[in-house]
Amino acid sequence: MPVPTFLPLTTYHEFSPQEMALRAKLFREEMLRRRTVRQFSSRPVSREVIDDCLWAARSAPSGANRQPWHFVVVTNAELKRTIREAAEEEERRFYHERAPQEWLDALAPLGTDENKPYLEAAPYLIVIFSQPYEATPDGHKIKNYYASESVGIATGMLITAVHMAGLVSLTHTPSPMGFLNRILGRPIHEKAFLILVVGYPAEEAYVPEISKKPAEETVTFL
Ligand code: IYR
Repeated sequence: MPVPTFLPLTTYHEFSPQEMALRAKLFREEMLRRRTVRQFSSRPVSREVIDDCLWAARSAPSGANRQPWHFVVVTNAELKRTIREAAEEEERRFYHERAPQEWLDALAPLGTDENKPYLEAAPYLIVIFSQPYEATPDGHKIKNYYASESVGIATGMLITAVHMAGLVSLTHTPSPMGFLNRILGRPIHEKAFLILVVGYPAEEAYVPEISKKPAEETVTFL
């Protein structure tokens, strides 16, 4: 069993109470400006920015520090078209056959349908895979812990990093997503978690008029 080694915590930085309050307030305002966007510009975005956002995502905490994720960054136009076609095929079935009326009713305020032009228009599709298991070099399977929680946290940090960089994103979850393993050549023990569509918003971008639940409903202090 490996023996733990420890280092002093040198990266922590304490702020004065006033500065802490201000930083929390500013960050709150910043995050309240974030909107999920469905109309993307094809304007290019530097690869360096995406790399830095991925650094932020990869810094996420994870179960037993296993980092059970893999990010496939798709920029190739042909691959994007292939992903769009496969996603739209699944979505057609979802919207017209599989989705129960109750689910369609829940989605109605978002105005979504089976057409996903953003999968071709946006400069980046970041396809996030979770690894409930990992393959060792000698071909054994080892279990990861809290894979979905870990990947969810990393994805949240990626969405935040993209927003803080001044770009927009869309969390897209065509269902089922098995086609992504095939198209992107990922092993079967990886599970597509979601596609994060990233870029500049289209000039005519619009967003649904929706709001967040009040704190009284979603937060309890005891
Ligand atoms: N995957 C479909 C449907 C969809 C489902 C949920 I839950 C959403 O919040 C939004 C859409 C689609 O992308 O259209």
